[in-house]
Amino acid sequence: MDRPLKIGVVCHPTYGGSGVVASELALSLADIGHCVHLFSHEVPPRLAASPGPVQMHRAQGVPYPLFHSTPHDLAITSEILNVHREIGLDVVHAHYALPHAVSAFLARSAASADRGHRPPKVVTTLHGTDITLVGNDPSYAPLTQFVIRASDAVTAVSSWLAAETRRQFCLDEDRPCLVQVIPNFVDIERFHPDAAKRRPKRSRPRAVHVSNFRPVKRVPWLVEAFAKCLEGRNAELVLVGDGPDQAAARDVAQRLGVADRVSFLGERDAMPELLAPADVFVLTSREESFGLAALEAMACGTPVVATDVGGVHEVVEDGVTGLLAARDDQAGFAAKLGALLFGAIDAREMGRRARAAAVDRFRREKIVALYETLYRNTIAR
Ligand code: GMT
Repeated sequence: MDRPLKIGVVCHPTYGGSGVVASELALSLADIGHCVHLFSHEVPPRLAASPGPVQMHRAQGVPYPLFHSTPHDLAITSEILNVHREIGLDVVHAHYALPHAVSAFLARSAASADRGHRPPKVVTTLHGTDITLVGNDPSYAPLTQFVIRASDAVTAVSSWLAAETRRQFCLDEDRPCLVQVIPNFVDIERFHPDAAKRRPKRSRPRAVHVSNFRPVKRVPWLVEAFAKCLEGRNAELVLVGDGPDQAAARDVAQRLGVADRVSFLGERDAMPELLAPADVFVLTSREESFGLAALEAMACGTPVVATDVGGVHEVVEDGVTGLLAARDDQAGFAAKLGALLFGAIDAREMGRRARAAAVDRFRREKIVALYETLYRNTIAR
């Protein structure tokens, strides 16, 4: 048997997808016997909700009047270094290029000057907006490009994102940099159609959406599409999560007279219990590298209606496990949503196929093994 690895995972502590993937990966790696340390400035919600044996390092740094805001990323770098000096980390796996790949890179550089353990390898996983909205902004782009190149291994959560990374950062031109695709994954036992069992019977079909309500998710646009799909029929839209566009989405619901059919649940941890009873999961992003919440819904047997952007089609197969509409085709999106909500298309059958696809292509064990192999190959180099 291969020796257990000492793995550091660095992530944002939010409800956003990268923090979920990092936490679930850390827990899965610890479950199979690796020694896993997770670094963030708060405990990520998915980690907090689990009893798994991951060692959490909440590195916040000290506020100081000279700092505009407390530089958590520097505190995280120092903490990685402390742990490395104590136990000798094999790998530091940074989720989201900025600032985490920079923290991992700095920790590796500092460790190179030590006499003790061999410096840890840096593995960076790109999630989406770290390349498309944040990382490519001129204020960060040179550093994003540098840390991608300086990482010992780089992964992207979809083929679309890998291609976009190579294109935006010219990785093929002057120096080849391999971006390996390792898709996101789902725990198919926890995210299961049976999570719906104890729900009371409902009188109207339900669509559910989960996100951080950032403008890229277009939640107000979703409420408009939902109102359009009704055409005098009754259904409900359940919105889970919170963020900048919540107030705008409420305003749209009021303005279009559907406020009594749209509920705002705020941030929740009980995802399988919310996803499984829904008839349809909806995602209206302007840009989306993967769509983790859509995959979690599929695992619960809930089909997806989504905009065909970024890597979404790598997760949702149009006409098979869900329906895809062109990015700005709100009428088309509404028609597809209506077809699934009101029975023109058999949502239960599509949901069964969605579950089968999640089990076959995205189950946790299968994808975690890809990360494990990547770590071992990188360490051996
Ligand atoms: O923007 C978000 O939805 C959050 C963001 C994150 O990093 O927390 O999500 C990105 O990473 C997720 C996990 O890999 C992907 O499933 C999302 O598609 C991706 N979001 C976008 O590309 C907009």
